Amino acid sequence: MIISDAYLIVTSPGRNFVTLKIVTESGVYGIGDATLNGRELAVVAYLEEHVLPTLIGRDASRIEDIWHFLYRGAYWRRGPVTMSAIAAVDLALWDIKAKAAGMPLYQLLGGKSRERVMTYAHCTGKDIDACLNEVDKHVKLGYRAVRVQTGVPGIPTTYGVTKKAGERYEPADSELPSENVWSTEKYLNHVPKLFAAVREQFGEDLHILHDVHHRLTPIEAARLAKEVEPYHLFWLEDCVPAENQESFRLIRQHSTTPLAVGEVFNSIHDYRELLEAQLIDYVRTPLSHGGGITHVRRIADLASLYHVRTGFHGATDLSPVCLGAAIHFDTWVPNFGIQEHMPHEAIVGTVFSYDYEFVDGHFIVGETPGHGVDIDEQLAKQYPYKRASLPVNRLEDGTLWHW
Ligand code: KDG
Ligand code: MG
Repeated sequence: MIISDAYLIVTSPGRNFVTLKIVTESGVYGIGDATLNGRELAVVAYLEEHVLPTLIGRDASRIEDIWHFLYRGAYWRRGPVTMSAIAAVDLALWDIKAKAAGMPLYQLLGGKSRERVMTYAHCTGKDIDACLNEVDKHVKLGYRAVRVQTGVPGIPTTYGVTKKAGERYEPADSELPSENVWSTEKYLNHVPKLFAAVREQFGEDLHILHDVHHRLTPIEAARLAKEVEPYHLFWLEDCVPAENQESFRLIRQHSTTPLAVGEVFNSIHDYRELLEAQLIDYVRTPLSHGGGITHVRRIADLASLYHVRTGFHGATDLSPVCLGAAIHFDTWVPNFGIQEHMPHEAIVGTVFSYDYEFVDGHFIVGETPGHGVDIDEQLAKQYPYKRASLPVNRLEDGTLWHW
């Protein structure tokens, strides 16, 4: 299984995706996701200039050795660009190994721990009523878990909220960063009403999730987590920026609301203090940003010591390759919690093919050898890369804030 070729496919069917294809002399190939939203070409350059030439001639079956060659061997460790690049290689190599074994990936990981993978849907609205309509639609589609976000009265636009039902909320079509306005005071006064309304209309069984996008200070997050306890959230996500892991102690001291963290983490070291001090409940690093299966399974194992479960990031900037591999991982990992599911636009499903199914709010893993996702390279060429930026957030006085 000697690697004979490795190249990138950069395509933009509605939004940018970077896909790595590794080919072996025997003809078996693997596919990995190298997409880093808004910084796509940094990973392309990292891979093309520094990684792919070193793969040619290596034995594709030596996944662990190649991982350490890329991680330790680079000297410069961690960081989103490095770990996304390593992840792409790792996912492609696991795909090759599973194909060569004639097994779906979950079998190589250790087999099924469950029959299906619970997902959560995004329900957003400009106000509470619009959001409740979206929840209603998603409950009727079979979802057991919904992430609810609304506009905030007095703030013109908020990231994470669509203006109209069915619209994309992320400005993947905005070449330069757009600007939103943020007011923590207005948000904190508004958001508990949203959870109250969802509980009142849909009862206790529906799982409610909410993403704060790092916008609060620790004491503000503690106030929110404490105040929303009666609504029994499944999780409160990214309530503070997590660079200062100690800040979670303050939130924890005040509340039993479960906390999810990690979509911007890329290493087990980012989690160590949070896990050891039992300050969080869900880890969110997706396979494609956290060094692939080889590294993220170590994060999941460490998390399991502290009863912490997985809840992988699965917004539309994670390509079907990442999602497909995640569904295998979710099917296997003993401490699975939930999988984010934000469906890609239909056009994405013409460029990528996949064998997982979506039934009643759950994913069912496919049985094709490998991770089950492939890319139509010819069609991909019809959608050239377009620069797209994530937005920024400013306080009402103009201060640049977290989004
Ligand atoms: O690339 C950034 C988005 O994927 C992110 O902002 C979406 O926070 C997000 C989520 O929880 O899906
Ligand atoms: Mg998030």
